[in-house]
Amino acid sequence: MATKEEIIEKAKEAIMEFDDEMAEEVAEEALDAGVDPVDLIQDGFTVAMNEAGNKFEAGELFLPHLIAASEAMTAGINVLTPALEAKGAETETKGTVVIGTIEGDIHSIGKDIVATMLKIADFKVVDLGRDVAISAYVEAAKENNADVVASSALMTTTMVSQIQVEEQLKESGLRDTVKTMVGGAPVTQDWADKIGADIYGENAGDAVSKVNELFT
Ligand code: B12
Repeated sequence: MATKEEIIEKAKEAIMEFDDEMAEEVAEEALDAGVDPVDLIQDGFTVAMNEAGNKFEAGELFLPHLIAASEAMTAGINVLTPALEAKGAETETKGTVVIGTIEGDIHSIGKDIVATMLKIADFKVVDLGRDVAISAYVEAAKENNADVVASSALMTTTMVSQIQVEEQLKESGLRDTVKTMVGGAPVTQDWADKIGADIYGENAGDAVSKVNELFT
């Protein structure tokens, strides 16, 4: 049986070669070999996806490559998701998180990982998807009596809309009863402080531990 290191390497290769089948295969191998799916996602798929992003920026890869790489990553994650969700099943929920990728932004992979990890950690997650209108966060927070409203932004041009989430929650009178959380590659703790968001999550693990802190 392949070692964990070999499996992680294969996961990177699957993304860099845009190979959906290889991504599914390596996800199955990881499950069989008892490799933590979270490690496979973070140390394998995500590392390669960031590498693809760097090559895109350097002009070595083009948009169709990024699409193909993200499809391979999604294929792999789809195999892992049932195993991940089984970990968090059948327990009481600790609280409700409304999450979505901000208006104008269609990057969803990182947001999906955060949503899955929150579910595993026993939170009820209301996933609004991507390119989410600011008013939709507010509506969903109201309807679901949310504890946390979380927005993902992957572009410097869309992260500015996270300010609107703060403002519209204030206008609707909800800001005092919900916590806000922001994340995504260009988002930083400084940005969170600047716009008045309560929590900055660097990655899915960080997001879960910080949300957990609110409920203990
Ligand atoms: C994959 C990808 C795509 C895919 C997205 C597929 C999908 N379904 O998501 C496709 C090909 C569609 C795409 C399209 C575009 N992309 Co793109 N894309 C990427 C890429 C390579 C990787 C993103 C990714 O999935 N990473 C893997 C995940 C796991 O990491 P992550 O998203 O960062 O998420 C982690 C953390 O950030 C955090 N997190 C994420 N969300 C949240 C939310 C909360 C609440 C918290 C707490 C934490 C958190 O936790 C996650 C897990 O650990 C990035 C490069 C990069 N370095 O980010 C460019 C990148 C984001 N894209 C970029 C661009 C420019 C575009 C396009 C405009 C290209 C074009 N010319 O059309 C379009 C955008 C269209 C739009 N309106 O949104 C630029 C953005 C530059 C900028 N302005 O800031 C980047 C940085 C590439 C680059 N270096 O130039 N893209």
